[in-house]
Amino acid sequence: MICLIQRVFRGAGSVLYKSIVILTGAGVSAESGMGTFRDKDGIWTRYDLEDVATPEGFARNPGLVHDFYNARRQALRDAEPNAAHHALAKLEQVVAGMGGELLLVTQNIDNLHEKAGSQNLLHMHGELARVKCDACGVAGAWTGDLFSQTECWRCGQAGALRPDVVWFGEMPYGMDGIYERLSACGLFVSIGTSGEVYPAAGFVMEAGMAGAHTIELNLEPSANARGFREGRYGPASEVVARWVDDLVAKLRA
Ligand code: BV8
Repeated sequence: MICLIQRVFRGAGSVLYKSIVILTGAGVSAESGMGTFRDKDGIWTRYDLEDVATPEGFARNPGLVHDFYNARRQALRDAEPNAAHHALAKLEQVVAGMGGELLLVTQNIDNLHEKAGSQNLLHMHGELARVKCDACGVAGAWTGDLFSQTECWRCGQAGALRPDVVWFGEMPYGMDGIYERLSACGLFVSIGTSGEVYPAAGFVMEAGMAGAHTIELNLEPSANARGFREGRYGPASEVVARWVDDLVAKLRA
């Protein structure tokens, strides 16, 4: 979603946004080949999320979880950002050029927003290309495969390294900052998410209560589509690019 903080200030012909927050889900990376979770051929039709995206699943069968994330980390190497990622990076530039600030919060663990040039970025569900050690707490970049016997580079313990992603039942990253920004929202836009996973799916309500105008950009109406005042539907590479062009034209009017 995009939160345009407060109202729009009309200066001499220019428009200044105090600040914008964007949230994206797996749908924004679908056309880059990263796969979504709950579509008809989605990731959760091939894996049980209890087995591969919970701490309990990792404790039960770490090898299965490592295979699951190793395959996705390998797929990431060949994935390229699509027009939606590039449009959102462009919007960040335009808003910054007007003295505004844009924070991009993503549920995705891929690095396609970074590859497209987005800079002010928060991975609330963690990152595929990072691992952390359950023994000593160190975390860092990791682009290769990970195995149960891989030793931690700091404490040397084998079997303690895990993907630095937020599993079900774990606290997402950056929540305080996100709620703070939502509470001052002017405009809220949700992009490429089914609205099935909380707390992200509850953000539209937070923003609406703050008086924000709310828009959904998605392939089809999501589970919480009724919570939005406006919706534009179709592939993100078209719908997001067109919506950003319309918004930038308004900003520059
Ligand atoms: C937590 C790991 C405590 C990394 C993931 C109420 C309040 C709080 C929590 C809960 C609650 N009710 C239930 C819960 C618990 C749980 C939850 O939500 N369960 C669900 C199943 C009911 N939530 C948690 O456990 C979270 N932690 O709650 O901590 C807390 C409490 C309060 C406040 C703070 C903390 C942790 C959730 C994170 C779990 N980890 N992933 C990984 O392996 O990736 S979730 C997983 O789902 C991914 O992160 C993914 O990003 C996320 C959301 O899915 P989507 O991105 O929406 O993807 P999906 O496939 O579902 O939808 C794709 C959409 O794109 C579709 O709408 C489709 O139409 C559209 N689309 C497809 N193609 C295109 C397109 N759109 C445009 N263009 C296209 N081409």
